[in-house]
Amino acid sequence: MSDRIANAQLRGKVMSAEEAVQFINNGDKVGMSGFTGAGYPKALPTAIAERAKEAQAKGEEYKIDVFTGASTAPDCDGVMAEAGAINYRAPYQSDPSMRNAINAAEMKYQDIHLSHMGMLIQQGFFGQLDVAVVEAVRIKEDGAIIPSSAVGNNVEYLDSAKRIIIEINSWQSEDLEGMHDIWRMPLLPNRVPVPITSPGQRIGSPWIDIDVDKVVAVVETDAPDRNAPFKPADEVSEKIAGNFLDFLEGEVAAGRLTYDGYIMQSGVGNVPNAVMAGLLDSKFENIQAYTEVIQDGMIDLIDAGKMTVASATSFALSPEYAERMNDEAKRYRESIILRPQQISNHPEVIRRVGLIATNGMIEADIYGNINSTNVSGSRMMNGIGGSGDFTRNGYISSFISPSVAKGGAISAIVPFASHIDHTEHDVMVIITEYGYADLRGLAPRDRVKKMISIAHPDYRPLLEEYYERANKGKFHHTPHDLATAFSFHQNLAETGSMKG
Ligand code: 0RQ
Repeated sequence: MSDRIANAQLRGKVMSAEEAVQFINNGDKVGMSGFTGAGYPKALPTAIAERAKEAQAKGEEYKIDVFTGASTAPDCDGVMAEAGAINYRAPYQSDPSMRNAINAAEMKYQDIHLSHMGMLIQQGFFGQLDVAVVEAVRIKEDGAIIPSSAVGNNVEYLDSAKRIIIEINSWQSEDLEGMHDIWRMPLLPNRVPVPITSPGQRIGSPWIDIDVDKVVAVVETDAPDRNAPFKPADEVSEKIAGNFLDFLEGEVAAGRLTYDGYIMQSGVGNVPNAVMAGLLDSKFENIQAYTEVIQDGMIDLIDAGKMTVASATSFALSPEYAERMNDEAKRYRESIILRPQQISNHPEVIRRVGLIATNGMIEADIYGNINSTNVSGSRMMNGIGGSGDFTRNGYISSFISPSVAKGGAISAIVPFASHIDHTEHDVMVIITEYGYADLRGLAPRDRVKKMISIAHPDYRPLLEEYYERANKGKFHHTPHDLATAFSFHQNLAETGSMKG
C-alpha cells in the first residue's frame, strides 16, 4: 500500500483513523471530499462518530461543522448524523438518517448552490476552516495528491484548512490518474475568465498541489464508494424519457438543435438515468456532457459510441458500474474529465457551452415555479444541489418528474409551489409521463393550460377549479386565491392525499 505514498515526509504521517481523529476537535469546521456517494473519506467519519459517542457518554460535547462537495454515503453522512456528531452541514446531503436529523432540528443544514460552496469558504464567510479530510488515490513524490472518484471542493478545502488529513484508498483505481483537471479560480479582485470553451477541454493539472507541512495524518483505507443502485426503468420513466426525446426532436425541427453535438446536463436520480437510456436508441450522436455527475446512463452512452466526452466533478455510479470504472479507468479517462465543482458548475462556462439542463423536481406550480427541495414547504428532502447552477444558466432548462408520487396521493403539479427553488423566470420546459409543457415565451396565464395538460388526469379538474377561483380575484397577471393556494398541501396533511 505505501507505494501509493511516494512522498517520504507524508509516509511518516501514516496512522490509524482513531489516532488521526485526535486532530479534529469539538467545534472544528471540517471540509471533506465527497460528492454523490463518490470520493468521500471512508475511515474518519466513523472515527468522528465514535469520538462523539464517547464524549456523550462522559456528558461532554463533541460536534463539528461539516462541509463537503455534495451528498456522501451511509458510512460518512449516515454514521456522523446517527451519532449526533454534526452541528452544521452544507451544501447538500441525501442521507435518510441525516434528513431525519435535519427535519427534527437536531442539526443545522444550509442548502447552498454547489458552485458557490468552495468560493464561500475561500472568501471566509464561514470563518477559518480547521481541517480538510480528503480521499486520494495516491500521493506523488512532491506531495501533490491524485484525487479519487470525485473532486468536489477538495482544492478550496485543502487550500483553506489549517490542518490536512489524507485518506489513501486502495480500492480506488490508480488509473484514475489523468482523469482530473485541476484549475484554481483566483479570488476577487483577480478573477479571470474560465478558459473552457467546450466540454472536453482540459485547462489544468491532473493533481492537486498541497502544502505538505499542513498534513497531520495519512490514513490508509480499502473500501468501496457506496452508491445505491438505480431503480430499473418502469413504464412511467420510459414514457417521460420518450416525451423528453419528443421535446428534443422538436428543437431539431425548429432549427435550435442538431442531431450532432447536443450538450447535456443531467441531474442525479432514477428518472434522469432512464432518460439517458432513452438517448441510446435515439438519432442523437456525438453527445457531450457538461454536468456535475457521471451516472450509469452516461457510461452506457460512452460505450455505445453515442457520447464523445463527459465533463463532471464526480461519479454517481451503481456498485456494478463503479467496479467497471475501477477496472477500465484507463480507457474511460480518454472521454471523462473530473473538475473542481466550482468549474463543473460554473455559470460562465454553462452559459458559454449552451447546454440543455435536465433535473428532477418535487413539484411545479401552474405558472412554472419549481420546488426541488422541501416537501410541503418544510420537510427537507435533499437540497438544490447543482440544479440552480444549471437551470439559471443553461441554454434550455428542463425539469422531469412523474406526475404523481406516493401511489397518487401527491401531485407533482400544484396550484402554488410550497417552496420555490427555481422561479418561473428560469424554468423553460417541464416534462411528465403525460407530455411536456414548453413555457418559453408564454405569459403566466398562458402557461396554466399547458401545465394542467401534463398533470395526472385525477388532478386536472382540481387544478382547473383552482384556476377558476383564482381568476375571481382582482388582479389577473398571475391569478392566485391565497386562501386556497395551498389547499393541495393542506389536504395532504389532513387526509394523507392531496385530493382531500
Ligand atoms: O421517494 O424513494 O421514498 O419512493 O422522492 O423520487 O420520482 O424516484 O425521482 O430520484 O429523480 O428524485 C426531487 C428528490 C427527485 C431529486 C428529487 C419522492 C418520491 C421518491 C425520489 P421514495 P423519484 P428522483 C444534480 C441536481 C434536487 C437536487 C438536484 C432531487 C423520491 O431530483 O433531490 O436536482 N433534486 N440536483 O416518492 C413527496 C413530492 C415528491 C416526493 C418525489 N412531491 N412529495 N415526495 N418524491 N416527489 C444532483 C446534485 O446536485 C448533487
